[in-house]
Amino acid sequence: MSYKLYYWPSIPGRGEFVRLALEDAGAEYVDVGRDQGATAVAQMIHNGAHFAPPILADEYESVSHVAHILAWISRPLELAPGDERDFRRMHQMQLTVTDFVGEIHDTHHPLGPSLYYDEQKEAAARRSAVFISDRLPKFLDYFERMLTDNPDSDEWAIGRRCTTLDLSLFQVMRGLRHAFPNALSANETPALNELTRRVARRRGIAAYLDSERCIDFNQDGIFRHYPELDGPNR
Ligand SMILES: N[C@@H](CCC(=O)N[C@@H](CS)C(=O)NCC(=O)O)C(=O)O
Repeated sequence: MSYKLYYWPSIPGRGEFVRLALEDAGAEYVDVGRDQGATAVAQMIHNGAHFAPPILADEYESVSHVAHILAWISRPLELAPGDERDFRRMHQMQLTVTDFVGEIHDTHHPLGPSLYYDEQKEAAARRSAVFISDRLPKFLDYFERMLTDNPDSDEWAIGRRCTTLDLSLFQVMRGLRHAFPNALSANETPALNELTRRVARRRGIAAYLDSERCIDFNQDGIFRHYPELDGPNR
């Protein structure tokens, strides 16, 4: 089974959450945006039932929205809990990751994606201050609690094995370390830090991070580093 991933070629962005699952599992996939350029991605949106990328397709169907894609592929990639209730809880937490990612994006684009950052810098500063004081700790505490409260494992968020949710939490922590290094370090997140190290050591992930397929965070993606938006260096 080979997948086709449609995502903007120049940023890790939301596509990275899907890529990490495919890479961890060693799944066969074509990264259409990187292979054929952004026009092929735009065409897929134009032709199909999709509002925005990432979109993942197999020979039968195509699916958009990160959380929806991961719910689709987590079982075939063996990155899902066996228990049905655990599966629903995993998906629920993945949807919270979606909300978190949206709020992280809005720190630099609080007035929307149509305006450049330079056109909304003041609003971004206000939004980021509230993000750092209220929202970041609230999301981090929630995920930290989910990790420490898992009765089935000391290592993973849900059930006994690594799931697509763990890979997504890894990506969020990497992204926050890049975008908000000072604000992040002001929070106590031992379980999330340990999870991040554990995921980075997984064979498929370590090989991917080392490869040319993995591109760095940059100032066009979701996780952007603007020093003026980060908290003070302690
Ligand atoms: N809820 C969607 C959001 C998708 C999304 O916002 N995609 C961005 C790229 S990361 C995009 O190109 N959006 C175009 C638009 O909103 O007009 C998901 O989780 O996948």
